Amino acid sequence: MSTLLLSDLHLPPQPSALRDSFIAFLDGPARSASVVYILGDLFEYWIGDDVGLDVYAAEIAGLASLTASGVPVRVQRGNRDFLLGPTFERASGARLLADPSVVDIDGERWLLTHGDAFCTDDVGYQKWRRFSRNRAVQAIFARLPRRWRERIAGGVRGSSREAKTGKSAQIMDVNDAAVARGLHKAQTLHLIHGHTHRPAEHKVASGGIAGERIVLADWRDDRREYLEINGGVRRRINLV
Ligand SMILES: [Mn+2]
Repeated sequence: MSTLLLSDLHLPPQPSALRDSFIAFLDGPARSASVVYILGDLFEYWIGDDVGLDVYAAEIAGLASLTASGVPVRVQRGNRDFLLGPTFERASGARLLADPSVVDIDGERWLLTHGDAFCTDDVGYQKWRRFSRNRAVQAIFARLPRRWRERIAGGVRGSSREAKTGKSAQIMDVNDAAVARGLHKAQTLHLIHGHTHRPAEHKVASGGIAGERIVLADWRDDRREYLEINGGVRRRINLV
């Protein structure tokens, strides 16, 4: 039995080949998995369960069918879909997974996270992250009409795009010391994350720790990838 991990699909609200691929994944390879982990940014944006369940009805139905067949699905919130909530859980049968979390995969303890919390060099982003994760801020946002929420989310995406053009690649990557701290705190040497859109396998050597860091691939037209771990053997599988 295999463990499947994926992240950063950024499924758009409009019809798209990416969305078709995800449905095909849920109906195909995921069916024989022992568990599926989605490490954030499954959706391009999620402005609340009320709207999300409507916009992404096909994906919710696909997840519900998979989980009803007995395959557990665990979903972490990314920086695009951090408003995923309990109504999403009920409708999809997927369970939200705290970020970060340590899980056992084939007898090894893996730290799973979206990854944005480790990008500590990006001070501006971390400020936004703290603000947007504030419960009071989220409660106010949730009460706004759909139109307003969509407009605000569009504005946030726009200013994020603008900010990124002025930031170096290094600032937007994970900070090695933050990774080392995270591994130390979790008491493990194995980390899987997404978010940076830089799929790779890194050795982690910081603060006296020798570990490994696997970065999952984001989805695009020519690359729709998931990571399979089976008997400790890792394979990246491209659905395209
Ligand atoms: Mn992200």
